[in-house]
Amino acid sequence: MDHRLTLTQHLLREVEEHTPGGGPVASILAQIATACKEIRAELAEVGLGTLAGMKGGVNVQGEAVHKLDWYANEVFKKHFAGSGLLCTLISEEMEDIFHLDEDCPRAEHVLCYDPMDGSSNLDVDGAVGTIFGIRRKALGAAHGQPEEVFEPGTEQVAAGYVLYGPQCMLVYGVGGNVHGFTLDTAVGEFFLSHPSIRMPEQGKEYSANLARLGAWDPAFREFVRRHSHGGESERTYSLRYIGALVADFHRMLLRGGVFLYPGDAKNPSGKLRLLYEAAPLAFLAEAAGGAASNGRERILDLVPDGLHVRTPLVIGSRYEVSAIEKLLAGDRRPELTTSKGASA
Ligand code: AHM
Ligand code: MG
Repeated sequence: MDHRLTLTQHLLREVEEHTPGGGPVASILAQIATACKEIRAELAEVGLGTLAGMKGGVNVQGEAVHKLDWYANEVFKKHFAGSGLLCTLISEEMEDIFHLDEDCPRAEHVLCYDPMDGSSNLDVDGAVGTIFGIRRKALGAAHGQPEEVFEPGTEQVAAGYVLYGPQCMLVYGVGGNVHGFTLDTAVGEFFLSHPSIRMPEQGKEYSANLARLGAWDPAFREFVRRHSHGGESERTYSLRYIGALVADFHRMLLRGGVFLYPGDAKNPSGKLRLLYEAAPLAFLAEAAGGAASNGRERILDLVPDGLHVRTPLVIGSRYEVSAIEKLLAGDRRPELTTSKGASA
């Protein structure tokens, strides 16, 4: 019988090798996997149970809270409080930091996470996900204060996501490598299925909520116009938009292309949050050979000044991210076409 590598076996080898003193990080990742397996089990039965529908009320973002948003966040709290693995949790579903006082003397890491990304898909049995980024507490930050994470995303030591789709996949990145695992539900284990993922340098698909296009910066509109059928570029793209960042990003990671969520006049920073959406996925994109930008700056260089700050996001293959950055910088020249027919 073929030997299948479990996530736990992989973590022990990979994290130790690439992260000095990586033992706690491997344990945190393993604990995230356990929490996500619990969330997945609930998702699989949601229509039959009591967690379907809305919880009532809004979260710190002013967004309606599904029962599963709340539940998934509680699962994370339950798995980490008292574990001695983390000092602080920062979640889309919690206005303030959740400081684990009793764990802090031993733990030096902070977990930033979106427990149930794309939760509007819950009502229609669509894909949803969990996003996470792990950082060390900022040196010198006051104990238990948000300043613990007011550092650029380059300070993340690991990041990843779980995609609850037809299959449940966990993807994590550490030390410049990204690996994907698929849950064998019969065994209850994640097994390595996508080792050393590399994002293609160019893709054939883009992903964006085009209903907002009219309010975007004209440079973003220009990218779409040029690359639509009938536009002047030889490279035409297909549009794919699931409305769950994890699922849309996962496609970009495997097939290349670009996901865009620009700002507009009303919301100049767009919708997506830096600490627990953009920065973890930017960490993965770069580790896999892709790129992530707010259109002008690298996402991983942005320093948050609040727990729930938002950022425009352009993430995917290097070619497309760079093409959009050039348009935003005012370079509207037609593309150059290489001898292979691809644009340079
Ligand atoms: P959420 O974390 O509250 O679910 O919000 C984030 C989601 C992303 O998953 C997705 O990319 C985006 O919101 C979709 O927004 P829109 O409905 O404006 O297209
Ligand atoms: Mg989200």
